[in-house]
Amino acid sequence: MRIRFLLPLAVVFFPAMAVADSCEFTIGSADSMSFDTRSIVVPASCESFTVTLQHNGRLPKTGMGHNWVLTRNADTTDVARAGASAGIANDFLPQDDSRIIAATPIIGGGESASVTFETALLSKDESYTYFCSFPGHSAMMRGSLTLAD
Ligand SMILES: [Cu+2]
Repeated sequence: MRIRFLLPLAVVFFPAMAVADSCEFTIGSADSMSFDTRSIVVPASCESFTVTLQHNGRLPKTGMGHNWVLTRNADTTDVARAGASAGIANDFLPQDDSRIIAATPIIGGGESASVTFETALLSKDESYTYFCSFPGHSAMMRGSLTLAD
């Protein structure tokens, strides 16, 4: 009898939880200069999407800082290059650059940072790359982001 009572609850609650969870994602990084996730799918049903970057290492941001930066694929190389010369005071990001869809600040070991962006900024017909703009990191620290139903 208990199972018969539990089943309707599972049907009602599970979809609601899945939708809430899918409009945010936590990505990890460490002193090894890598993200723990290679691709992120943003559900088109989300009005906005939040990415939280965690740095699970120990090194300070001046030596092994990381951020999470989102651009179209076509802009990644140029934004990463411009970011490397922008300096850590600017979080290694070119300032007021419309090619940057979303970005967290640079963080060091033990820290985390989040960024929320409107999914209306994304197109299903476009391919996006997220990367770390700390100098020398973007070749290793990158992944793909897509908008999907
Ligand atoms: Cu990095």
